[in-house]
Amino acid sequence: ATMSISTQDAEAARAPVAAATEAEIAAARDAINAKLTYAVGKNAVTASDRDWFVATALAVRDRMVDPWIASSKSTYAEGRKRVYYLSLEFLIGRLLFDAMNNLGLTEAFRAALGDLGVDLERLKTVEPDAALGNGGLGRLAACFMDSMASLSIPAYGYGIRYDHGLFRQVVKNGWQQEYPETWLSFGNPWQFERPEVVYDIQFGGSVEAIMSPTGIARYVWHAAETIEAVPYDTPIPGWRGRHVNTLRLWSARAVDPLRLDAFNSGDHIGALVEQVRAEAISKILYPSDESAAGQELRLRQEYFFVSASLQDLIHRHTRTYGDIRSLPDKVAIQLNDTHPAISVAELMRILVDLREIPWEEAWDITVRTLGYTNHTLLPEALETWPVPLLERLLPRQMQIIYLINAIHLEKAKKLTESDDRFLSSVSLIDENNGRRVRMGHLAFIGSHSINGVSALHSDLIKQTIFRDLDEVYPDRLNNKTNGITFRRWLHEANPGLTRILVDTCGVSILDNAEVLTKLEPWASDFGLHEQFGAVRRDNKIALAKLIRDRLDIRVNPNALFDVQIKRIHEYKRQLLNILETIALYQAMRAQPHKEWVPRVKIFAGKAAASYHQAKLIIKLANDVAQVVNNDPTVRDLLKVVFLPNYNVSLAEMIIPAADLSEQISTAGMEASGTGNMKLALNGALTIGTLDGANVEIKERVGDDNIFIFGLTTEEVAARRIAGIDAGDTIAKSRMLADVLEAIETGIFSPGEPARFAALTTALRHHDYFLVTADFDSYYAAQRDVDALWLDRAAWWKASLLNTARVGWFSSDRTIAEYAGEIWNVPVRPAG
Ligand code: B1N
Repeated sequence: ATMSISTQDAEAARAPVAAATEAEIAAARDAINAKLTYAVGKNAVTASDRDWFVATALAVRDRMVDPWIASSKSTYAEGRKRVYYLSLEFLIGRLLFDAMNNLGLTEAFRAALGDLGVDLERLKTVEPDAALGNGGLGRLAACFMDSMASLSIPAYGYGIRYDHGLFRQVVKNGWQQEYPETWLSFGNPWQFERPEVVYDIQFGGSVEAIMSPTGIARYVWHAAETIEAVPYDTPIPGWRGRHVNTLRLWSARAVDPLRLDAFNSGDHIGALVEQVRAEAISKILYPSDESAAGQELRLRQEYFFVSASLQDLIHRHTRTYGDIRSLPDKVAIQLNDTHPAISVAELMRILVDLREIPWEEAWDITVRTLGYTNHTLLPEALETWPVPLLERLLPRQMQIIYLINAIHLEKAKKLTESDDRFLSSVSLIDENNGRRVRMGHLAFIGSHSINGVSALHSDLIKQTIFRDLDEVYPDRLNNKTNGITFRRWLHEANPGLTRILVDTCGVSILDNAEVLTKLEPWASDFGLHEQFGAVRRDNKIALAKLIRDRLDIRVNPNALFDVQIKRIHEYKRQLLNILETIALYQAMRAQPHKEWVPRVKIFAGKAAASYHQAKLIIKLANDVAQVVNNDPTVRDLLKVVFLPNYNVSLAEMIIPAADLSEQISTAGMEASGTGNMKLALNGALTIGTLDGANVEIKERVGDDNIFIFGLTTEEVAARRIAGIDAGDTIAKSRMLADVLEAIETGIFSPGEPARFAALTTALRHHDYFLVTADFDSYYAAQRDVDALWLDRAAWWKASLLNTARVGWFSSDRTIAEYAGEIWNVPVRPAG
């Protein structure tokens, strides 16, 4: 009897949160039919799923246009300050459910499509992911767009409309292969092209000093090359559709589509060379995550979107207010990492050269307008550009950088401690590696606020990369701990859990994430455990089906789903997870009849194409999977799965099905992490190091509800200074030694024992990421996980408390902090 009652509860939990009226359904049906006929040009008989998707998206888009125009009108009418979020990456994913959910249309459209014989869940999978980003940094920008609209902040996202987003990952024989991604090949129903808004973007040439009787009056840049920037706008509706913002992405165009003279003289290819060169700028996203791309095309991309965005926002400002001097009162520009850092020099150029504002005043305007967010300490990610390249591509901006630096160094010299070491450390020019411009320094000096993305990370940038600059410009550094949009990562991705939370805590959780704490008193409630368990089980069955369809691997939904999903990087230590998997496998083989906790180890993530160690880690995960999954001894105990082509949509499938969240980076190296927040919100327990936002997650969920292991940031630093003796560590751990030996003797690479030598040699001799040092403590923490899993009531209590206590990690909270402490704009909370 108990079973059937809880099953009924679970059924109820799967019902939608808000139903639709007949009139709403009829209106949606008519709108979809009209779009199918008059925009797509098909009828119900000939329409493919893609046609239905386009018709549905266009019908949904129509509902945004009036509030979009109204938002813009009231921003003008009330003279409100606008926020401009400049980011080279927006990792958006699919937009249909986002739009329907925020506009309250999901159930009406589901029912309308049902009447038309179309399944909304099937349509969902037809929409390609907009993958205009690499990982956390780009996804953060997308979450921020949702939260800025939901808090009714007048905001624009500015970026590049890449023809090709992040590469498609195919895994062949365990190796990653990259293929071009083609999200636009069937059109994009969300975008509005604005061909009437075009800006010229210039490169190269020379700078002329115009003389007056008293000296140099001004400088004129005679550029050698001009290309055009054309915007495409995507409306971004906030929660409950009250405010709609714009994501404006720039596409590059040649001024002339071809050279007729060349074409007419028979050179058909040469006639197109300039067009190809111009349009290369918005052709493709650089697929590097946390490493500086370093190529000229990347600098051209950065300047291209910065120049277009600044021209656009200054045009809007001066058209509205007349006076450029009021810019800081009406405009806040946030630089998402250093990628748009050339903004500092470009804004100065516009103010000084084009608007003829005196230098000092122009500098004051610039600094008061700009804010800069730093996202990483990794030295390979800190952008620097060779001086000769900047001189050639952006000669006037380079002059301005020199002048900014001269004034800045004068200021620094007035400080007592400013010896040569200090001055060369704060200089915009790095003289040590051939002369290079430090873009992080430029962004710092040109901004009134510099923030890190978690409490730990913000402390660390203050102690390390920005220590000396902080002395020259105190009170600029601050922290804004990252957040995630609960609309996508809870309400849309996990409707079953959302239903339970609404029933338990009330509908206000949809408006205010921190109301989730109302769940706390229910943490030990058996009935709620059953409901949570039923929804998790459904989600795991759906993921198991996906794993079977894509990989032909059968996994048991009753097993513990242990997931590590993120870019593949040595500092994120997927290798540590794989070593533990091997250790567990060997232990299970040694004692197959012990009471083991059945596990499914799930990995997903892309490696940068040129990152050989990361690609070898993918190969190892796949080779371990081959052996483990085909070993009958551990058949019901352990499975290893590497899901290819990790993206936002796949994350939405995996996260609601996760029991355990792997956040195991070397302490001090993950700036924040945001996957950690998504998984905890959906009730996965975290196994993690004291790194990034894990520290704050631990503080909020409580020590009993998280598995912390490993060296601390300070201990990592001390080990590195002392010199890492991995050999000694390995000698002291029997298990670790056995694992390495298994890899090196070819257990997972039969016939090719040296296949993973680059990985094992690094571990034995350098181990910069301290995988060996943390191995034993990680293995022990995993056994604590097993013990808690066997105590079902204790596990579900901890799971509930994770969901209940992570409301603070909503990006609504993060954005409210940016608004209050950096941008000085009011917020109107949703609800
Ligand atoms: O930014 C995320 C953080 O949660 C992650 O911890 C952090 O690793 C990530 C150069 C980056 N930092 N730096 C980058 C991306 C692309 C690129 O070309 C650097 N990504 C992060 C959000 O704060």
